[in-house]
Amino acid sequence: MNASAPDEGCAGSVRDREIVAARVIVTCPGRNFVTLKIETRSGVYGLGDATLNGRELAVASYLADHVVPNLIGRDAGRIEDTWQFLYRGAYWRRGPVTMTAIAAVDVALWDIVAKLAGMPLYQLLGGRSREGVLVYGHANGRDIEEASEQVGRYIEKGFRAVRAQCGVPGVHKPYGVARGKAYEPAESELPVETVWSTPAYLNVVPQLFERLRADHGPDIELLHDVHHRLTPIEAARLARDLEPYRLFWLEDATPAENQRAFELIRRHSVTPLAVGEVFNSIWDAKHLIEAQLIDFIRATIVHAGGITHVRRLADFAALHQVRTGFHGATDLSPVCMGAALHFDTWVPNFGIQEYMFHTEETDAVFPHDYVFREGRLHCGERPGHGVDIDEALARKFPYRPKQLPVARLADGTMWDW
Ligand code: KDG
Ligand code: MG
Repeated sequence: MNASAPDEGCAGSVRDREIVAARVIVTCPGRNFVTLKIETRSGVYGLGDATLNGRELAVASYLADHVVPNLIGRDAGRIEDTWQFLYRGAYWRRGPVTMTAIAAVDVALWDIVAKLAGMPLYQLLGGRSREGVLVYGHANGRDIEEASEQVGRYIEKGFRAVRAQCGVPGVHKPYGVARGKAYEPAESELPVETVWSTPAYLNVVPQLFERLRADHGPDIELLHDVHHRLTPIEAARLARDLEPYRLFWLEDATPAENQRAFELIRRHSVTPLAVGEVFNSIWDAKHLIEAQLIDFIRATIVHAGGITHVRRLADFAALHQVRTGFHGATDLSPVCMGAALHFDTWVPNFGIQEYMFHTEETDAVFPHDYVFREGRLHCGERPGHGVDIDEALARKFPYRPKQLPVARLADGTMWDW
């Protein structure tokens, strides 16, 4: 299908929308980001995030070598057909690299069409469903005391929801605890080896939340990320032990490849469960949602095939009263955040959005119009998703290889990170 097809009822003419160029931009303003820029004959361009933490160049190559040649000459207005072409037409389906690459194309096309229509992207999705997007920030500390102080600081900044993580006695580099200014797990060229102890962790986490409720009262929403470290029965025990502290959610309590595992957690606890930041397809979540084993789905736009696919996932989740809670760590670029906020502004079954601040350098490379106010993020009204890239500045921050850590038990056994 190309731009010589008959004109269609979409923003701009088919000629305006013809894709004339597409480029992959890799930059490291503090951490690596991969961005796809698609340009149309009209001069209007769109941006899509293609960042897959620790595996950035795999997606860059998938796009540059295998996807971009297929885009030239296509009508940018055919968003669905392009999605189907890249997924259904490609034979090799799913997987994080493929779905991140497809997401980058998809988001860039939504951006182009919204810009040509002169509308903020949320309007194309069906319009505004809420005034602002509830977000949660990340508080962490080397111990319970420090974590509680951090939660207090987030509340002072206006946050209404805070994720809390703390050090675990005897555990070297526990997940989620910062050593510098902010928590950035991909810190070295080869993976850092961390050591994990489930008994020590299961002991400390209920104490952390007991303290947080005592210090900060009943109104603040509290969240916690287990980061796949527990077996199903351990996860059930933690979810039950945390019930008195009324968490907004307990995240990734056990690895989700075995979706039946969540039945065990459900049998023992009413703590709400969130899963799916590593999911890349509706199929990863199908049983979890259908069987009502989770409360929030975290699969997000950049890793799950873009707006076109995540919209399908969100609609399916809505049928089962499962709400969205998109992944939004700093390894998802401002381009993903912009697109996610437009989606969050529209999606009827919105739950919450994760929000970690990017560095000043990242914000400078990716100028954007979303703003944080009183515990919520607000997308802008500019046409498109509202995030741009300063390519000259991006070039000043060349790619630096970084990988995520790995975890082992004290006896050396490889564990889930
Ligand atoms: O790339 C990995 C990070 O995004 C991940 O470790 C962060 O679990 C995470 C979260 O909930 O933000
Ligand atoms: Mg997580």
